[in-house]
Amino acid sequence: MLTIFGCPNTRSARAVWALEEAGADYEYIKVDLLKGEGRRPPYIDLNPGGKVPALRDGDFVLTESGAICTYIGDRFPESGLTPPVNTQERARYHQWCFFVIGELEQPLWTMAKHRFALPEKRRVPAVIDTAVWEFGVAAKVLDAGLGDKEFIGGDRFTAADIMLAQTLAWARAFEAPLGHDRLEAYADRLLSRPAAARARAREQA
Ligand SMILES: N[C@@H](CCC(=O)N[C@@H](CS)C(=O)NCC(=O)O)C(=O)O
Repeated sequence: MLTIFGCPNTRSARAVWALEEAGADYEYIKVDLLKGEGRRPPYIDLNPGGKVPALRDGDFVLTESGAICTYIGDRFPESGLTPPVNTQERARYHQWCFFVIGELEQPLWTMAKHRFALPEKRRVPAVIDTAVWEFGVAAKVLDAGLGDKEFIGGDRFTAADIMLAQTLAWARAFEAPLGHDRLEAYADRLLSRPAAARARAREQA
């Protein structure tokens, strides 16, 4: 049995969505970040980084949402969530997963840090405007990469779409404009998938 450690309205949404798409049997354990549960035992013993998500599969513990989604796709190959290894499709899949972590979500994280996540004396509200602009730059790259395709990899849904769409949902929650009709439609299309709705319900339960 797989166990996912998560908290509503965080990056664990990506992992839970992937599990739902894969039809996996899994246990969800809430780590209440607002109560500081991420930074103390037992969770800190499992994940020294203190962050969610973390996935446990037997004795194996994995962190990093992109790695977790990829692991789930590989563990449930019939889900089609990850392209076969050693293919250009797989390389392209990785490109967009890394783009999420390295480019698309960074300005959003900057906004979060300087609005509420950092201790008050560390916040520099003046950077938020620049972060909104930076998000727009990354969103433009994504829009060009998506083009008129249904999914980022073409006509096949993968976990890279989960990573991207959850980040676009995050942008919407922060009122950072996606800036492109195609991206709006892409986000709507993906976030309305039944597995995405089940994942939201599971985390909120
Ligand atoms: N790169 C990591 C980031 C994980 C992360 O920052 N998670 C946040 C919630 S979205 C967290 O757990 N923060 C708690 C903390 O920093 O104490 C991933 O993609 O999994």
